[in-house]
Amino acid sequence: MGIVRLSAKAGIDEILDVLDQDAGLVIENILSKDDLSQINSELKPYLQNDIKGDNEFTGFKTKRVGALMARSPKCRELALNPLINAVSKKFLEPNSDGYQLHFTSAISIGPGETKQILHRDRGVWGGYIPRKIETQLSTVWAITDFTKENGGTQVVPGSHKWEKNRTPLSKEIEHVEMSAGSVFIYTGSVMHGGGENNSEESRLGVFLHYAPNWLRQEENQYLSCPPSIAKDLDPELRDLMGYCQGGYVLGFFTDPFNKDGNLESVSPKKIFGNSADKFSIQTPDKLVESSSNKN
Ligand SMILES: O=C(O)CCC(=O)C(=O)O
Ligand SMILES: [Fe+2]
Repeated sequence: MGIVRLSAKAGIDEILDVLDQDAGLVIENILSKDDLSQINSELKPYLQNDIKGDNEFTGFKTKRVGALMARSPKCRELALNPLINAVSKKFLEPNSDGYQLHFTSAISIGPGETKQILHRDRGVWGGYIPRKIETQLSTVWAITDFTKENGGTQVVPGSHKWEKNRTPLSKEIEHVEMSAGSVFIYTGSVMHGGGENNSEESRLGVFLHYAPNWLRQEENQYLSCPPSIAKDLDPELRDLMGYCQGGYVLGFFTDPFNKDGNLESVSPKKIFGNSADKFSIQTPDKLVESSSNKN
């Protein structure tokens, strides 16, 4: 069956059509050699640590490095990639008024790693969200080549529409093969897992996932990239990370140290200046109307 591969010139609707059918596809050759070497050097100090996983799911020979928005300027650019953001917005908007960055991780699968169990990432919310709601648009940026031999992600195209207990036959499992600089896009509902690495080198991918703005993020962005670092980032990226509201009062805060009343029940945007949040309380009847018109 294979994995659909499109060029970086692909249109958003074309990408969404493939996501609807397969829930996974590769967009080829987006990043340049310079982009890749910048990412490699920004991640090197963290990936050289001995941080292998301590359970079968995260892998005993796999390194995971997070806080990529705080640590890597080039990963910030990837998070804001216009094509990916346009796809995320359109994919997630049927079930939300906006979307946010949900997870950042550089995953390096080392030689000798065994294959990860197939799973659906939407499981992070405990299975409480009805299947008809898509919870996630995910990207894996290939920093090294991805091959079947070196641990290219396993994926079961079309399994987002399967009955939940159906087990794939081995012929239904594909491996993401792509050259460094390409990106694999998949959804929170498709079965997938890290691949087995039978090569001598590590396979490195940068995982950036997006979710509706009303869900709890898998990686806590406010702790992984606290305001002291976020203050120097692009305001668009801060909004994407959740330093803004996700609804008319969703995610407001109060600065506990502030005594002048300026930071009392306000949008997180106010920490960085006075720009208005896209969500605010309007008239009471509009507020009630907007809260009950979705279902
Ligand atoms: O490393 C990979 O290819 C996939 C990892 C994954 O799916 C996960 O840890 O949830
Ligand atoms: Fe996963």
